[in-house]
Amino acid sequence: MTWWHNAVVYQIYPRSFADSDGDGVGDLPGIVSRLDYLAGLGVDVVWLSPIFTSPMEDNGYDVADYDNVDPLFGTNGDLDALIDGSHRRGMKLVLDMVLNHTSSQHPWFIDSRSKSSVKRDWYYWRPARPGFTPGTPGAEPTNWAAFFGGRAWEYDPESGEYYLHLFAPGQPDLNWDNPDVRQELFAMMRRYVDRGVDGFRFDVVNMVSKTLPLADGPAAPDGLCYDPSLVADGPRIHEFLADMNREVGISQRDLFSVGEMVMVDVEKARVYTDPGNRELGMVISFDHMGLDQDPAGLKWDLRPYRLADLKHVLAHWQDGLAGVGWNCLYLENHDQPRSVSRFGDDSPQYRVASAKTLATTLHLLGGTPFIYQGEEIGMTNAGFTDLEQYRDVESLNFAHAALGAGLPEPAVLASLGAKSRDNARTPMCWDGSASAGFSEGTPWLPVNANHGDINAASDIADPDSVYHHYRKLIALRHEVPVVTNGHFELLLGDDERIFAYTRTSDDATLLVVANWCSQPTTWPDGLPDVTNATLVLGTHPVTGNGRELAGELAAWESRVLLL
Ligand code: ISL
Repeated sequence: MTWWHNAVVYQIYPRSFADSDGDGVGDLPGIVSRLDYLAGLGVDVVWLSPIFTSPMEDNGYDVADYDNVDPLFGTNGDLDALIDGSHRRGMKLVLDMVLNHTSSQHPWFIDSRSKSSVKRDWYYWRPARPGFTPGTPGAEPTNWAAFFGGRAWEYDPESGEYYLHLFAPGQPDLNWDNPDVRQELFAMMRRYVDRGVDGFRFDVVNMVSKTLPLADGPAAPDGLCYDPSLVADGPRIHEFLADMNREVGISQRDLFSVGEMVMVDVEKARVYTDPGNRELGMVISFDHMGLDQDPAGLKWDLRPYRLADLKHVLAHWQDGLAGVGWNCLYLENHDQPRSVSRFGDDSPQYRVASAKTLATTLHLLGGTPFIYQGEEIGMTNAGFTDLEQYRDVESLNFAHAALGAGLPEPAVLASLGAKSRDNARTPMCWDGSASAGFSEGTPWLPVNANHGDINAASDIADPDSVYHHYRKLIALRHEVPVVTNGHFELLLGDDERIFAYTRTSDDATLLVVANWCSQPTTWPDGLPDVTNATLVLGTHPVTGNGRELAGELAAWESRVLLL
């Protein structure tokens, strides 16, 4: 057991959390001013999405200077104040490290543009496909599509070559096979550790080792290859991660580490998170995030998810990492829509109960739960009705390409409404005032229209709110060891209404029974006997009015019982 095994993480998307200077963009002093709120919630770790100097083509996931805070967010002194303020309240601070790529404005990349630069090899510069004239259609070195649309290669007429960008053109991929690149990045992270940072979240980190030579993959009808497995988990990935762990002192200094990994499966995750391998503490996986899209399509190709599929995916990860690695538990982050709108029922009638039940189900699984800002008050999707309201590069690229290909606008807006990353990026709702207490100025992204009802101030004031339910869940994890160390067993796996499981240790069994639908449901057969159980947490009162522990469950009701 290490300290983060019974910790709860809170993710902050700095530009949308709290704006101290009225420019409409959140900043570090804004976060400092809300540290008491986080301490009151009871979280142990705060993870900040990137705060470094950036042209903000991808809101800071395009770093131009790893050693300096972007002026939009504040100063390096503000970061020190945030580290200090977090520590004084017993919370750890974790930074987001985007190491697979830099911004095209990073001095390293600018330098690499010259063919004679020693930094040419720090990025993937490649000549045109043999037999093709550079810069003409089809001359790209490989047929890879970029994650954010279009091709993954940008032509540079100056040098007559192309550079690789798996994301936006402003995010050129760094070449980790060059040892100088790795040393430079590791030294930079050591400087942050020395300043008091408690660990890192690593962006798309299983993509830093690529299979060489870079080669075509299976093509879709449009001629492009959309298979990210070609660029993930390359031949040197374990070596690179172990080097990083050692050089930054991750295991040695007991730092927090979680790596975001596209396409990762349980078998690979076991290797990445096995403490004996000294690579990473946890991985952010995606299997449960793909259940509401057409398996043959992209995230924009919507389909309803099935509860049984979600349970089986989560159980597969619980079982697969048991006794070896450690799970990162999440339903939301800055790239995903709001969970209450996606998996719950965000109608006024069931929003609160469903947000609580999603939280109950997730937080009592084995692993470390991650809360994304606003999730703890049940914030909903943005509800945008116009393309003009969106800002996200991925969303806008998709919309323009889809409209250009003849998809009707209502269908494009439906996909964005369900899946755009901007759903999670609207400002944190602090109160019911004009800009939801987020900013004195005009917020960079519109605030949710429902902020009059859904905001932190009213949740704090209401003892039955989503916020107070989160507080209780966090406290339960801290107080009841079986929440951290219990063995997981899924119950009623194929039931389409009930999500139920046990967590068992030598001296305790916890039973979680959650009704994941907007109708009442009878207490199902096949659950353990609860005659002598104690209710440790519930979304609805169960005493009186003929209600009992094994009685009917209201819509979106969950019960947590110690047997
Ligand atoms: O957002 C996604 C789904 O729409 C993913 O494809 C996402 O791009 C992928 O999970 C990688 O995400 C990370 O790296 C990106 C950045 O835009 C994301 O915000 C970050 O979480 C590039 O740095």
